[in-house]
Amino acid sequence: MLEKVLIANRGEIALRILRACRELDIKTVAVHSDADRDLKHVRLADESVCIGPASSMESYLNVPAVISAAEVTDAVGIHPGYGFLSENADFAERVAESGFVFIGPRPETIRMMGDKVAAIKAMKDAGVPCVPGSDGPLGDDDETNMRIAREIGYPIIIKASGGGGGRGMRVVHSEAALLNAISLTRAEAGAAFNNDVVYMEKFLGNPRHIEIQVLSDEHGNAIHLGERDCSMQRRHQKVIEEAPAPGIDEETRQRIGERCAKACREIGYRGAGTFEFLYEDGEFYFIEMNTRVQVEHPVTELITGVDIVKEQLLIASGEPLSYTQDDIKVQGHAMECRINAEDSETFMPSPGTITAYHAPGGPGVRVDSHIYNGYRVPPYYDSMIGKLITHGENRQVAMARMRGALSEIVIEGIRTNIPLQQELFKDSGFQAGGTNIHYLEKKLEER
Ligand code: MV4
Repeated sequence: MLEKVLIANRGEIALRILRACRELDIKTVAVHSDADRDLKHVRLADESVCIGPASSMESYLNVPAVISAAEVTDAVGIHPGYGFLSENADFAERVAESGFVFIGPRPETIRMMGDKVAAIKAMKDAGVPCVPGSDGPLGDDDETNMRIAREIGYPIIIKASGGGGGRGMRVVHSEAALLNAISLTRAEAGAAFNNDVVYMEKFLGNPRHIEIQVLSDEHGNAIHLGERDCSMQRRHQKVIEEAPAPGIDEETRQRIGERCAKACREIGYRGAGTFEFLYEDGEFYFIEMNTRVQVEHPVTELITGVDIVKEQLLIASGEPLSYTQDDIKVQGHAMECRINAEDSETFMPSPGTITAYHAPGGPGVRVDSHIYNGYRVPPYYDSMIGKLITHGENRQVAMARMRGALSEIVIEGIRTNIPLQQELFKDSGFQAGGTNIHYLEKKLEER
């Protein structure tokens, strides 16, 4: 087992990783910026190292600073969490070259999944259903590109291979607009990602965003932990996630999940991962793979009983998975509300000191947060300050528990999106289940 792990992150996920390490008797090293000396996990870690000023460019994204901290503390492994360096293949490579264990996939896997054209090709070859599209990069022959678009059928979407997560995309509704859209997307991609490769897909108008969680070890074992529905989002920021996805039956879950697990075995995937799909008219279409632990991993943990972060640490230690596919049973339903330090109406960030904090509790309520009374939310980082997660025997119970938790929680001194979450849990469309990726933005336009 890894003896000591450096946590290369901050906030709630750093605390989540620390707790998993504690259960496995792994010593912990917290690294933090000047602005993050008072983070809860810094106090709880066995050791802590300041790695730079508040700016994430000079601290959490500073590769030499993170590696030096691992050297001076004799850490064995480095857990990157999500965001920051978590999907940076060069970082994963530097970690390994410096003699540490990167808690995540091999650098080549991260690099392949960061290249969306390569990721889609690998998944298509492994039998994962993908969006009808150009099956590779677009060349610069106008006639060929027009023919590809005509064959797919309008509307189509042009995407940057180096993009992802909503960056570098353009929808095209007619042939008249095609060539200009390709040029523009290519130019923007070259400037933003230093990679002007673009590809084409059929544009799906009203899909849901459903993703499959996988775990894969170095002994050729790979399992899936079912799906999450992350359709409730605004500007590519998820607001509520749930598992299982409303309306997905057990047979469908096993069919798509097994495709993902098989793909993991075929590419020799290592660690936790997420296959992102668009889901429309009963069909799944792969769009991207995430090679990190995700913000919304707790909903999967609550319905399966699997500790995903512990499994990441075990896999990185060279251990086999603790479960076979037959061990995994979806039990009940879980919901997650992201709690952000932001105004519920304007979405403006609201950093500052938390002057009062009361956490909710009771059966089926989990709080993943690093906040405490007197904690000062710094203005430099993402505004998410925690997650409220509920579990129940069915969706109704999980939702009722979330309504209770949202009414119990008190956070004073800063503005939060809790009023928005309360409003969403009263929304009849959301209560019915199965809303698509445009639902929240449309609702916000109407209010
Ligand atoms: C799409 C799409 C429709 N058709 N691809 C946006 C984020 C990136 N991961 C992929 N995205 C989309 N790709 C095709 N072929 C619509 C989106 C999309 C979206 C996807 C998931 C969650 C929220 C979204 C919001 C707007 C657009």
